[in-house]
Amino acid sequence: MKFGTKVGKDFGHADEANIYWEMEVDAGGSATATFTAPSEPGEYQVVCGIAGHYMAGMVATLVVK
Ligand SMILES: [Cu+2]
Repeated sequence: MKFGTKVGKDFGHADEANIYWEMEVDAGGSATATFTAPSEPGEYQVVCGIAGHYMAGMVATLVVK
């Protein structure tokens, strides 16, 4: 998610404007990707955008130093 933004109760349409970067992976699959980290130091919320997954705990923090 963009710096200073966090998902609300669950990830939804209202959060889509706050996405910094995203990728998709098929169920049961795997993927490797590269992205350019934000230049502003801080903590960025990383979430799974599939319905219910955020609420189930598929959330992490990216720390940019
Ligand atoms: Cu998920």
